[in-house]
Amino acid sequence: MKLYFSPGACSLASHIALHASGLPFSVEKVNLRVQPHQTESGADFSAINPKGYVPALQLDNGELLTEGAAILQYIADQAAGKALAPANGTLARYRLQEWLNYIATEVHKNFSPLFYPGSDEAKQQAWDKLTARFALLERTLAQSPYLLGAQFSVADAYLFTCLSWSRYVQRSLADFPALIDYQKRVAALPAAQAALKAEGLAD
Ligand SMILES: N[C@@H](CCC(=O)N[C@@H](CS)C(=O)NCC(=O)O)C(=O)O
Repeated sequence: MKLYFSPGACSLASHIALHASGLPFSVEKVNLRVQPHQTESGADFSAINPKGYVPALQLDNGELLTEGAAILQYIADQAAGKALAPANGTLARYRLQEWLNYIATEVHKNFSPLFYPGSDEAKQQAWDKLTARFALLERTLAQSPYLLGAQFSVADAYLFTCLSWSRYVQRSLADFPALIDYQKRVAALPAAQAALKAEGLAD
């Protein structure tokens, strides 16, 4: 498998999951700052992934899998012994999908206005929405170490990645102590350490 990623972007979640899976994989960096986006080896990324964004996972059979929530579950299912996702067909698996969808649509995408040019008002609106989402996450993570309870899952890799963006957009999570503790807890995991180091983000 080969992961196309950009340092610190949402692809970091897939990168963490790959390290946690113990499966063999390679990575290729994508420069999102140039148009069209270019891979480290000089390829036009849109020729590899017509969607033009990371993450994208090239499977061993040559197919390309896109969309973080799908990639994360694929990785988890390839490494069933690592318990990165509950078994397919169980209610717990739907809980995982519930979180993945919440993170993708309510957290990840509400960060977007904070990264791109726009009015202060639009940015504040996005942050207000995010903090409402964080309040629910704060209550959840004050009661259990990970989103699904005692066990780390790929949803945690995704949420951890999105929470890390608050630093890049100069916003504080100080009102959410359980989220700060959670960030530290996930950051300390060997898979997160390895992915952060590989992306040049280890503090
Ligand atoms: N729907 C996609 C969104 C992925 C996405 O937003 N990727 C961002 C980085 S976090 C990206 O590559 N942006 C560059 C672009 O859209 O040109 C998913 O859930 O994986």
